[in-house]
Amino acid sequence: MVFNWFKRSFDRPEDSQNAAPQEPASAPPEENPPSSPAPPDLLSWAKTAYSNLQQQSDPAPEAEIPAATAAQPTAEPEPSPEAASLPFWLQTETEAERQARLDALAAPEPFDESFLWSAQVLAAQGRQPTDITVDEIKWLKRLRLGLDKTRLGLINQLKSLVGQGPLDSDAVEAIEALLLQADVGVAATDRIIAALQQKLRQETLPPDEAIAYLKEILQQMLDAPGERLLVPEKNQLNIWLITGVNGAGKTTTIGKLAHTAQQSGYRTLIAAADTFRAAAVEQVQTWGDRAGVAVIANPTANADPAAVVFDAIAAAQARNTELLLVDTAGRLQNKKNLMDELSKIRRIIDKKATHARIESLLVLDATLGQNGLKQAEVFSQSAGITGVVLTKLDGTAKGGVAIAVVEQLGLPIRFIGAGEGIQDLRPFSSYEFIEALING
Ligand SMILES: Nc1nc2c(ncn2[C@@H]2O[C@H](COP(=O)(O)OP(=O)(O)O)[C@@H](O)[C@H]2O)c(=O)[nH]1
Ligand SMILES: [Mg+2]
Repeated sequence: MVFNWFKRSFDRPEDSQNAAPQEPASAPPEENPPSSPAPPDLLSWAKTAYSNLQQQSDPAPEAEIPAATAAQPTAEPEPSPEAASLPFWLQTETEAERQARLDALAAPEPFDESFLWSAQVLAAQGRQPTDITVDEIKWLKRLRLGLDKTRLGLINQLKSLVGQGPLDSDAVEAIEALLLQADVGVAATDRIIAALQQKLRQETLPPDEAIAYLKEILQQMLDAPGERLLVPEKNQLNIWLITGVNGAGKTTTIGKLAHTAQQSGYRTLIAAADTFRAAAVEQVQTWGDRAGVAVIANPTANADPAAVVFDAIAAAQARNTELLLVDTAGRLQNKKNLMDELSKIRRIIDKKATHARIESLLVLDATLGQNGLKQAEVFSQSAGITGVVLTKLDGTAKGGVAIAVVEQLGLPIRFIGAGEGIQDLRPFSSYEFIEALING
């Protein structure tokens, strides 16, 4: 039984004998969950989930423990000065660091306020306490933490304004300013304000209902482009072309996606088609090693990226690969060269992988807010973009840009990144995003 991170549910073998008591009985996570308050039995849901997770993370049989502890003091080499000056993705982890990371991953989550919040978000989506994983809790906590800046800086003020009841013109102006500061964008801000005003003119809502209505508006905007989850199809080739400007987080996203795919049971391969920067191939190779995914590359300087993609598709077909992730350059000598190169890669994919399911994902740095969107327009013209990956939500007070992305580009957000670690990327859920933004 594999937890498919793309679907956020378990993939069970069809002939599974230990079928189903854990299968969520109510709404699957893909469906719009009601934005209702937590069920009254939230505490017992959370307690069951907690003891279940504790069982999952029970320590290894005792016989193994002394060996592991005995091994620790021997190998703890100081990082060499050269290593410290290398970019982090070239630094190799010491055994002690690796162990500490694994221990931290295995450590049970404390039953704290953040755990309760995550439990509430999962329970409201119809999940069963026996059916969740510690990674899901960890991700929700990270997402909530990542949106702290946006929430604390702006959204809390927004909440108190909306919660005051009918909006007078001063309140409307204040709300507009707050939304614009969170980089929601002019068009989306106008729509939100209009919807709020209309509703509050029709009826006087108590503060919590007014907030619930605001959440509903935002979630509807995020869901407007339609189907929300991008799940690679099993037993066939899916090709995801990853594009975006330099530094947006493409290569990091590839590493995280490769890890997610690998963990979710997909045969995965990476094509290193950013051949413009010397270090780019090495960087993607490091991520491939971390994720345990092979990388098809041509180490020759300035190798033809389209030829790398051609080779990668051949390798994918020979290996029965299910997901091929293609890294691309974010900058060339000039914009026209870059667009020509992306179009050429796209043509090769269309021609050589006729039966593949192709997605073209644009990676956007959330910290750039509206500026990032401007840069993105060029890509959406040339690479036939089908969706967006929003990165660096952990470092920004501009989390509202998610709404601008959907409103201005008309594209669905497929994944969000909230950290530099391999686990810090998940499929986008408008429900969880809005909960973390407004009710976190
Ligand atoms: N804080 C944070 N940093 C990120 C995230 N994604 C990428 N980065 C960092 O952004 C920088 C550029 O990333 P990279 O993947 O090389 O971008 P590329 O040029 O588009 O391939 C690196 O330092 C990454 O560690 C994220 O979600 N959060
Ligand atoms: Mg890169």
